[in-house]
Amino acid sequence: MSQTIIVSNRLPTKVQRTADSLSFQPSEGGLATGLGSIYRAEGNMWVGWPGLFVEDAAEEQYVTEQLRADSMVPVFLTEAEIRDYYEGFSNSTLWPTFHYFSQLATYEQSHWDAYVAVNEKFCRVVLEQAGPDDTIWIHDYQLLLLPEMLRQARPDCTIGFFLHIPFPSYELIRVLPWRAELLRGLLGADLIGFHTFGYMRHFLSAVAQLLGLPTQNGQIETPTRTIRVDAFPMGIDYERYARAAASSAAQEHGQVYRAALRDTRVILSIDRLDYTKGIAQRLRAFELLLLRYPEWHEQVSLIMLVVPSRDQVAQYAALKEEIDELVGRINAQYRTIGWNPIHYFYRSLPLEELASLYQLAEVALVTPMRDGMNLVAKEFIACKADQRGVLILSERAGAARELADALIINPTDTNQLVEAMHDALVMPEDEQIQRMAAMQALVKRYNVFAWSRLFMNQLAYTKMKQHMLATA
Ligand code: GDG
Repeated sequence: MSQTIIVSNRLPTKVQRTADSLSFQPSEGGLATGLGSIYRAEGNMWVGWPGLFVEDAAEEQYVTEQLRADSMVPVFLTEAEIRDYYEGFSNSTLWPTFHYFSQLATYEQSHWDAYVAVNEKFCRVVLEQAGPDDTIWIHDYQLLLLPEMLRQARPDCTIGFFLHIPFPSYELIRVLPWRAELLRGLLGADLIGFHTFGYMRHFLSAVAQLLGLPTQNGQIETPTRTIRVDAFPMGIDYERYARAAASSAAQEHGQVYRAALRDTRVILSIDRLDYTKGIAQRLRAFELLLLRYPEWHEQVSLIMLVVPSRDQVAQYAALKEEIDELVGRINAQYRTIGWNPIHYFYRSLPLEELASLYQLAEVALVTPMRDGMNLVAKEFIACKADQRGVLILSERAGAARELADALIINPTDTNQLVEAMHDALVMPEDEQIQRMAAMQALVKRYNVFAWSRLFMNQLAYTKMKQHMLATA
């Protein structure tokens, strides 16, 4: 029987060292939820890094056995590999380039060498598990070379690849010294998926211009195979967020927050710390809102949750400082004894607290400079049981292609952002409900389960077609 293997940089469980033992914490991320029923099915598995540096062979064996029991296979990485492959090439070269922040990208040969070596390491672990007819679904920018490496070793495997971040225009890709190798690495897949048609078009254009391969109708013709490229906008587990918002824990949190905020209106912003998310620009826009519309003083507060992320990379530490400074300055200038303009949290909150914040907020401010999709926008929508609330959404988030009923803005246009915040705060309730209902119907239907089903079906279909053509 053929099996399905999911591969991503991180496993859906995080292994951590505590004082005298190891803890195994399942991830609550959207991908883990969406692919849960696939990798846990009989014979299937998920391959990835468990997030821990093992100390010796005995510990490695113990971690392997524990994860095995829950259908996971670890790829153990060293501290040097994480530094050069993950923080280096993945997060300091590919991440900024693919998000149109080329000026922040570094081009280190040693990082590239580590990236190749770690993709090879992943390849070895997958090959130990994969039979000749298995289906392998690889995720994200840390593993761009893996499809071709696997193809070389297992010519008949069914290989899918999904990119969770944007695929940028050819002009950015061509800057990378290793651009052709990266594209060729991806072409080992049978199906390559992106969040939007825009990313897909950029990819096809890069393949045509850099590799000279013919591309038409979402297909790439190589001398040996036809590769399918398509858009699969990722969704969320809608019911999970709706249920979390309705839970008694979330209701209790909500009451405590509401009592503390009295009747102040709430604008909410939630992100991982990242320069792509437009956090500093958003703060400047909020500052300008207070300057331009003094009637909102003591009437509206920004609740800003920033989740610590990648703090080993220098740019992230600098961004954290910039945010701290901006929040300090704005609060110092405008706050009164009874009113705090910005409530800033630099930490991660449990799901129920997150859901109660989504529910509490009148306005969600999702204004990234670039974002593959952005799931926060969809989670806000799922938590709005009473359909009141306004989403302000950047036109440069993948989610904007679907959520046309949000207030769509250009995140670098501070004036537009200020006016959008003002408009959202004064939007009549019936208009809020109309917009929210339309977005809820969409987010509920195209949830993360529909997303993974669609991808898997398309992958199976692509392979079947290839097979039919080969035997015709
Ligand atoms: C990448 C792409 C694409 C945040 N704070 C807390 C918390 N979160 C959760 C949110 C949401 C997730 O983190 C963030 O997802 P995003 O989609 O917004 O962004 P990235 O992490 O950058 O993800 C992105 C995504 O992959 C999927 O393809 O959409 O474009 O960059 O789910 O809820 N969760 C909890 N506490 C927090 O404090 N529990």
